[in-house]
Amino acid sequence: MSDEHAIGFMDSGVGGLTVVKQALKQLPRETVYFIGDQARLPYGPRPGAQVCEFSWQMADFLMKKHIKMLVIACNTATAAALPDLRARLNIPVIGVIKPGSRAALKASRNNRIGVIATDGTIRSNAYSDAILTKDPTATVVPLACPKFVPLVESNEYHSTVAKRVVAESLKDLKKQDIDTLVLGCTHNPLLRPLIQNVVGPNVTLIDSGAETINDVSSVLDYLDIANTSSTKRYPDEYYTTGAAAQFEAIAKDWLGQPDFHATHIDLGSETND
Ligand code: I24
Ligand code: DGL
Repeated sequence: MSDEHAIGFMDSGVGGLTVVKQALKQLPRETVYFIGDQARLPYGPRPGAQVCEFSWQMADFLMKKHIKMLVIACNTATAAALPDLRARLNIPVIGVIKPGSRAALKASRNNRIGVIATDGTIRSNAYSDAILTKDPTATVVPLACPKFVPLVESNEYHSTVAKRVVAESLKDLKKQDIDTLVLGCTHNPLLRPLIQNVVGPNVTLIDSGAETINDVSSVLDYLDIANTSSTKRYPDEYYTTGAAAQFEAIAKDWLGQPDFHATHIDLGSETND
């Protein structure tokens, strides 16, 4: 069997494109429908109940487009909404937290695993729960890094300012003897070289987004719903609740697609069902 319908990806903004980039690389035959809630970013500082509400609006939007699978490409939204979405949607729903946790357990030798993420993700304990449920003997060292998202979004992620902020933010991690660090936020991969530099070469960095696409691939095969035809029946579609032109500029650069197109939509307004 072959299912040519799209895989839906949702995120609080543009950062979810770090996950989409992996999907385009590992699953080039699959159609991607992406929605980023740029107008209401960041999700990191928001209460979990509100992130859950926003996540439902994005999921409902994608469900109307007949996606075959939903990927929550945002750590904060996964922490707040995955159980609820999975319980109530009749398609497979995949988040970024369990794949990252599993990869961290696999990579670690001393079972001491750090997690860096937004306030909301850390507050939820979703990573600690996922890791310790699998291996109760592990030690998890969670650390909120609220400065990392604004750092990337202000285009400062190459600068000496970034170097200092990353070093300062990760200072307390260095005493913890972790040998594995989960990049538990969509924006962390942009800071990867700086993070690696601060924690040193003996700490393995785990990219939750990249690990997630392994799971997506497995589920497609397990359920026999991968697109096996040699062409995409449906072209990729990208939507943002923010400014389409700015989304396009970042996506063109990040995905290396000069013809990239995005469409503005409104979510959560009464007039726009
Ligand atoms: N990265 C992100 N968001 C931005 C940005 C960025 N500006 C520069 N870079 N802006 O997210 C968000 C705020 N804008 C959005 C559009 O509406 C107005 C407000 C991370 C994206 C990760 C794929 C840095 C940058 C870039 C190109 C590629 C990657 C990247 F300019 F991180
Ligand atoms: N996408 C979010 C995450 O992965 C980071 C940006 C935000 O706070 O909205 O947690």
